Amino acid sequence: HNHIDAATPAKVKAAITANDVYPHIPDYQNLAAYTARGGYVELTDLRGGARSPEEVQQTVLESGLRGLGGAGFPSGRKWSFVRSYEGPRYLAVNGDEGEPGTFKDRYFLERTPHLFLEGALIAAWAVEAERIFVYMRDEYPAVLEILRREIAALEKARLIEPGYIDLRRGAGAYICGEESAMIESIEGKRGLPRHRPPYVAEVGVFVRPTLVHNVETLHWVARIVREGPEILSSVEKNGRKGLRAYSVSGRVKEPGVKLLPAGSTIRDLIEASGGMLDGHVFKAYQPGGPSSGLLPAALDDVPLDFDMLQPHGSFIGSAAVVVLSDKDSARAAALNMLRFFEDESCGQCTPCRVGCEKAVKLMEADRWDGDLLEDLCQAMADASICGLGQAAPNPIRSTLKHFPGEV
Ligand code: L3W
Ligand code: SF4
Repeated sequence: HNHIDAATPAKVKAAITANDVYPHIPDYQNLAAYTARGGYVELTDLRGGARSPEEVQQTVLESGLRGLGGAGFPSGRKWSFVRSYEGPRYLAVNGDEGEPGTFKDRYFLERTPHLFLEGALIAAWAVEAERIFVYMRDEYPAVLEILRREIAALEKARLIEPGYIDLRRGAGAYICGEESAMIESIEGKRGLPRHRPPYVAEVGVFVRPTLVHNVETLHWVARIVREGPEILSSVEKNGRKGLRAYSVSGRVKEPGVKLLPAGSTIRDLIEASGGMLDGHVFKAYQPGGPSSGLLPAALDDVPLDFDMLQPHGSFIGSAAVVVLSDKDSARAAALNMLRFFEDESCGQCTPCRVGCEKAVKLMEADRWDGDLLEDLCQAMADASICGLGQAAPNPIRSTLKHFPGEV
């Protein structure tokens, strides 16, 4: 919003109006098209008592669905946590999608928003949530407009009470994708992560037990409930089960969201993305957002799934895969990542606030001081309050380990 700060009130109004009213709206499946294909039958049946929340939870557990915001926590298990605390309860949906390289939530929302909305309503039914907060990235004006229209359509169709789904706009802070910072922001406060425990399942939005799910997780909840847990559990590759929506970008011919088996390797992803750009040789990749660091092309046979990258000091996170080539510098990419964390640190705790700043200074030097950087990384990983500061060292450590010749 920097451009707005310097503008006159009239320009501000014009800019806001232009952003809010005239985003390009892609073709998507609206309520009429969704219900024509059997949409909301499951929700209506569940509300009518066709199955108990425990039965639906069991189905979700059987599918193997794990949280797709990045942490991979078994989705079904969250429901019983939240239900074990006395109501009123809430559902808060994380649609902030701020992880650099991640665009899968947008992909689903701009095509099939009602799969997400029905999934959210099923999860809300399962934990008897009094209200759903949808925290949406403001840089997705088309998604916001689609959700405004379709939530209004759901109200008109009496599938929800007016106001039951409360659509909130984020303001561009990466840290507000951290679940407790998002909750602070929903409450109208600055998005500062909270200490845990207590977990948000017990103390969430306005101190109430809160179920937090990522957008894509809820998309799959709707599909699993309708089509059965096998849509995920029957897909097998390299000993892994399930599907993963990889956001692939970088030096490939056809970047985009690739829905592939969760056991896919980087070679499979490059192939599914039309191969490397002409004149580029595969050199390295970011497997799951900058927090996952950089891996070398030599590690090209690892299934890109939860838990599989741990031995390499990395993780798949939200599956934001960026492919680098021989024309790219790992050192420059890592510095770029740390500059991003320095900008986006909320500043609440010293190891992260000062650590990111110091790391950037050390990484700007001609030669990296490996010992000093490792000391700093250890302090940040050990003593930061939230995942941002804890994982910010990963690009430094992975570059020192896999690309020592560059630093
Ligand atoms: C009750 C317990 N609940 C854990 C809940 C917790 C949360 C979920 C996962 O994400 C990841 C990072 C990157 N009782 C519980 C409990 N929970 N123990 O389970 O919790 P946690 O702490 O493992 O992770 P997290 O802080 O939710 C951190 C990834 O996020 N990441 C991705 C960013 C993605 C975007 C995007 O664009 N979509 O920004 C960034 O680093 O993989 O592992 O609900 O409450 N005992
Ligand atoms: Fe804020 Fe960084 Fe501390 Fe997280 S680790 S609370 S982003 S200062």
